[in-house]
Amino acid sequence: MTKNPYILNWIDEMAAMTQPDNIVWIDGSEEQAETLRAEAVSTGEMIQLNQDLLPGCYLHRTAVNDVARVEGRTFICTSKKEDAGTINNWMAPAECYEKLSKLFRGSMKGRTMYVIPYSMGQVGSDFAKYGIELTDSIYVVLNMLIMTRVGTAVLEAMGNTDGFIKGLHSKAQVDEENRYICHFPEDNAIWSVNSGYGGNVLLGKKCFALRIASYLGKKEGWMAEHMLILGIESPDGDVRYISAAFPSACGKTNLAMLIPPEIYKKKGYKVWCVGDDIAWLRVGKDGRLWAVNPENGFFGVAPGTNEKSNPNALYTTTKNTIFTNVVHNLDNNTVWWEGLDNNPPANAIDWKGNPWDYKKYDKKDKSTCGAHPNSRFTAMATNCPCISSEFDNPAGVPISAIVFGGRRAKTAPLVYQSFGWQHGTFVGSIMASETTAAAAGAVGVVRRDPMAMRPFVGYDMGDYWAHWLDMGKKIPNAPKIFHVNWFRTDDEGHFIWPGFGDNMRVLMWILARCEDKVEARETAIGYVPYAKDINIEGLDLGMETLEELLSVDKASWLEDVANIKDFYDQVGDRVPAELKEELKALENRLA
Ligand code: OXD
Ligand code: MN
Repeated sequence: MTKNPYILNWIDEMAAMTQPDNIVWIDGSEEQAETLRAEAVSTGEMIQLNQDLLPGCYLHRTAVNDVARVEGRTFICTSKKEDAGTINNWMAPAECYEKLSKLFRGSMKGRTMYVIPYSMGQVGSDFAKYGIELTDSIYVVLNMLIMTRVGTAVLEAMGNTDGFIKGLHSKAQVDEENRYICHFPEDNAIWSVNSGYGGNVLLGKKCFALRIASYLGKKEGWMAEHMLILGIESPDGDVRYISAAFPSACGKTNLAMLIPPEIYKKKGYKVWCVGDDIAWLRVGKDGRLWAVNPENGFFGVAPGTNEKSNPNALYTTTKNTIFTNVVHNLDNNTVWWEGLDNNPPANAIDWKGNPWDYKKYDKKDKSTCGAHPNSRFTAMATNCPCISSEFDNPAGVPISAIVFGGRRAKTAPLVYQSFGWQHGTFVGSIMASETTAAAAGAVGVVRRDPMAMRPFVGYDMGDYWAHWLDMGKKIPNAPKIFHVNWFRTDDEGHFIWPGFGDNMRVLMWILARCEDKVEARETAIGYVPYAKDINIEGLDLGMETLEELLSVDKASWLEDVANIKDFYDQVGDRVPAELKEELKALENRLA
């Protein structure tokens, strides 16, 4: 399919190491994909679902030990340890190549190596970056065909250069003791072994579009961020774009596809989804910040997705979708997950492949779930009813507001605006959230997750913040930066804010601020809305409760300041002086 010597030599080298029985190039055609689906069904790797109810849909189960990203086994391999920083795991490149070569040696014996040429971003556009993933997993091929732009056009766009990201993946024995997800930013390479879980093996996503891309962005003057992108269209047809960063499994997909509440819908407002997970951002000729979603599909969390939380996502998954680790309903050969509806199937197989009795399901005991809490759907962006007409626009969309957010039961108010880009960068750097199921480890513990990028920055965190500050100086017409928290709870632990589509009420305040249409109250942490300026018409929520949601509790913020200082110490000596000054200034304002 190509004569590019860099590609051919590299594949020869990788094949000599992994020793596949044969090599198949993925051309992006539907015929080839169909052949691979049939093969995966014949080996049991995928189950074909009811083609009348769910045309083109399949179910896959990962190994029980392999259900989430593994941050402890994810490495950034720069020649100097300092360049990977203190938050990332580091291994010297030579040591890592040697260690992993042993795991890759002969790992594809008796298997096929698939060569997947793919593009992140529209092929041929200024934003696009190319990669090749070599893998021994058909599941990976079929997911990459949904999540990225794959095939011969990509090879043509690469031409005869070595400007592509070299990704090597083998599920090997799916041995968790020898699972490694390693990045070599100085070599444009990614090696992933002993996993079959999406976040570890769909190398275009977290590995390339965030870790390697953030490194390239720093070098080349752009940004790769863990952000959704959405557009809000006003009744006159004008669309304003917002990008937002939330930690994994905090509702990015739901916000990206939100359905406007009745009060806005009846006036003619619409919301369009450009992306749900990753944004690449560049300064445009007009001095604004422009964003593209480099992906081509959604790898969304299934549990909790339902008619109320995200009808658009639900619709998106009704055709040509790969479900991973959800419940298999044997009565009609469809799928189910916790939070889909109140009708769990009586005759069902759980995510581990065992018969599942919904009557034994106990909400508080995750081990009784039918679907894994991090079970997923992989679906084409173009399936989505609210996909933006700009989704494919090679120039991207201009961003009016950047929104950071976390899952905080107390401290952070419903929304506040930073004082400017530098303070906004500080607000991003102190983001925190209670942990969820998207990564392995304890659930419910508060952890700092700057810009929602803690597991995804391909270099030192302090340098990454410095890059944010630098970018601010290069954007004459920079977006305003905000922070939201949908997850404040009352004394009984219930969420106070209704969330979901009603989050648009907060986005409308954000856009009004961007257009200087509304005043705000200056507080120690930033500009907070006057309660009267958040539209709560039609909500079962009083002014007093809204005031409570917007309150800034100085004592808990002072506690947070102490925690932030510890975190900055942990990040180390590359924390920019400007951010330390911002922290000091916050402390002074609170005192
Ligand atoms: C994801 C994640 O899968 O952030 O998007 O873990
Ligand atoms: Mn994500």
